[in-house]
Amino acid sequence: MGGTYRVAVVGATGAVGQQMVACLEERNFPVSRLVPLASERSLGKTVTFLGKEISVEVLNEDSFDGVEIALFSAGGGISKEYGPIAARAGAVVVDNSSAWRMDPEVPLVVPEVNPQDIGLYTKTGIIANPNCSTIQMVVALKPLHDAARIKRVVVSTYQAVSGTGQKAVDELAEQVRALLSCQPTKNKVYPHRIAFNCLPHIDVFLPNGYTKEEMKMVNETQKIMGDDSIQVTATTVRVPVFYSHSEAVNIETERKLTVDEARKILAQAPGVKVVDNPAKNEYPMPLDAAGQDLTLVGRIREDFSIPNGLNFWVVADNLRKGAATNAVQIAELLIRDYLRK
Ligand code: 25A
Ligand code: L14
Repeated sequence: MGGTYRVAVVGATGAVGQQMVACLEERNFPVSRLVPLASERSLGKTVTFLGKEISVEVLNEDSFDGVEIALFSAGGGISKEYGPIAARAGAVVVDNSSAWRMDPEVPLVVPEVNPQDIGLYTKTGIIANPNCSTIQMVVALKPLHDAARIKRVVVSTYQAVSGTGQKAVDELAEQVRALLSCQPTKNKVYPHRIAFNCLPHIDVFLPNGYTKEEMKMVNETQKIMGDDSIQVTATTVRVPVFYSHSEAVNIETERKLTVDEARKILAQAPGVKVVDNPAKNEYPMPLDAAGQDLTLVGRIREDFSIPNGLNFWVVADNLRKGAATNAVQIAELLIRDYLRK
């Protein structure tokens, strides 16, 4: 029997934070005490963990006394400020924001891809959880890269509103309700209506014409795969889906991979489920990916426009594998290999 750990969840009342608490419970993470933290807006709220109601505490400098593992998902600003405070108090931080991901002293980890990088956490006390769209893509890319070396990736995403947080989930639901009852719609979270629409705009626009979300997919993929020679170009699009991101991925490999070979490799890859039977109308869909932890891959087919090209379609639950599950998996490796009691 191993020991148990004091775990804090920062942003515990948010879309990702609630999933983090659920994942700790579902995966039987050895928690001795759970400390749910959020802003004053959540004062009076509780989270339910193992059948017990636990009061949410307001995040402050003393929140991390005695905490051994702190899972953060309250936005980049909070992570920048409180991540180092938590680390100084002796906690290992697993951070879901973009604040620390590209810091060369901070490991950026997807357990199926680069578990060996976790050890770097001793430099800062922080481990970064990648962007949701990047996580599900690299889970599928890694085994193909190991087999045939990926030279170039072209990806377009179809991202759910829950990535933006609970308020975006509420906004899509309210707009749909309003439209179906012939009422005017309001948009506060996104610059345009999202109901029955698509926005080629996720996170902020950068001077180079790409969005920050698109550049995260480029830079984070190279860092996680440990290979800056992989060329990546992305178009990220918000679609009126509540949960699970979808991605159309095109890869060019150094060695030729047949469709059959790729399907076999993916079928054996950790964290992947191949759903690819067009004859029966079976392919990955957000409705099927939501609420479970595997990355679904299908529509695997040859790109006939180049000698060594493949197309496929990747779908995963953005709040689970794209955020909470990946963070808890990192914490599991941490206690198994580095914080063993
Ligand atoms: O883009 P970023 O910066 O990287 O942000 C990423 C995600 O962080 C959250 C938000 O997710 C977003 O998708 N976030 C960032 N800035 C925020 C802000 N100013 C923010 N959330 C609220 N206000 P989310 O909406 O799913 O919430 C994530 C969790 O983070 C907690 N949190 C936010 N600021 C915090 C904080 N915790 C500690 N200190 C802070 N300063 C947040 O708790 C949630 O747990 P909360 O108490 O702020 O929100 C609980 C409920 O209140 C609703 N709500 C949100 N914003 C407002 C609001 N109510 C009133 N007024 C608001 N302005 C939420 O719906 C939530 O259910
Ligand atoms: O983690 O969907 O960098 O609006 C920030 C934007 C997560 C998704 C991150 C969105 C992303 C989020």
